Amino acid sequence: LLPRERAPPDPARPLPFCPQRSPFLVGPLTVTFSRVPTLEQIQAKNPAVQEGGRYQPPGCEPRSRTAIIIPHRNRETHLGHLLYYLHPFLQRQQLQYGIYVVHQAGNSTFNRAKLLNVGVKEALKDEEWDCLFLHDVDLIPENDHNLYTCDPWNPKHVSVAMNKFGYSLPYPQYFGGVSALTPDQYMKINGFPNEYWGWGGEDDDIATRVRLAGMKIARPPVSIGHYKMVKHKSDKGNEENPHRLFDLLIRTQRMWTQDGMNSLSYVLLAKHLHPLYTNLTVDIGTDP
Ligand code: UD2
Ligand code: MN
Repeated sequence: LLPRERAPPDPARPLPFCPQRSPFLVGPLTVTFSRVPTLEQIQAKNPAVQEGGRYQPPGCEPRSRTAIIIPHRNRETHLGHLLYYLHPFLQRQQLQYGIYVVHQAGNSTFNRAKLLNVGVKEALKDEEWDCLFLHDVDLIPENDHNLYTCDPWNPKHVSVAMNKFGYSLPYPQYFGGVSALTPDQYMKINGFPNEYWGWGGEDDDIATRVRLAGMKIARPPVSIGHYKMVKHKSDKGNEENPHRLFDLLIRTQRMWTQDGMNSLSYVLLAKHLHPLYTNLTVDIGTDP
């Protein structure tokens, strides 16, 4: 058997579970953005990652199969930074994982939450994921004790301490950045809203969905949920959503059961298994 090659599954002798605490964790990490790594460099550093950005720990049964879903348009350098740090981070956690980049086609207004719904729908066609990580492209985790696994009971808001907000939570119901839900929890809140075009509001809508569906927000300790955001200006095509405060967020209670996974429509234009991630290019329509 070559190193890194997995033995064929033998039902008589299943692999032991990976340990509760991975021996490869190192804790706090130094994250810098001075150089943008090329995809070739990242590939060379991660030889065990398989086509489509998939990985399984050698020799043990992972405690979670986690899909990372990233909404994306025109942020290639941020994606380079994220992949550079995230691949080794997830491997040290001994997870089975896959990375999905959901790319919004065209120039119409950006829609983060709808792209995440698409990512979930498509990812679940590939694999029975235990945990869905909904992940901004520009947020890099700074401590590998921040496990990319789900809370079995409640949706988890993960990016609780970001440099952008002085490493503390900006407000108690804040749900932006990185969050993690089991597929069950995701369906229980009817997914994310499809109707938030442009910047802002969708994260607060999601926090309200969690409450209306009878769940609470779980969080890692502030000392562990540290993230560094790549500095950026606001994007063309993702202008502040003027409807968010007085039209949309006041209607969440009425709309959440009608707008979400059960009303999602889109056209998948391309699915490509890149060596470091699965790229989904999708037409999600335009701002009405
Ligand atoms: C905050 C939240 C974010 C979301 C947003 C409001 C943080 C750290 N994050 O992000 O989760 O709630 O406010 O919508 O507070 N993107 C692209 N291309 C674009 C525009 C956006 O790829 O042209 C993606 C990308 O993954 C980005 C994410 O959408 O990280 C959020 O957009 P942002 O980074 O411009 O907004 P920001 O930092 O205020
Ligand atoms: Mn950002």
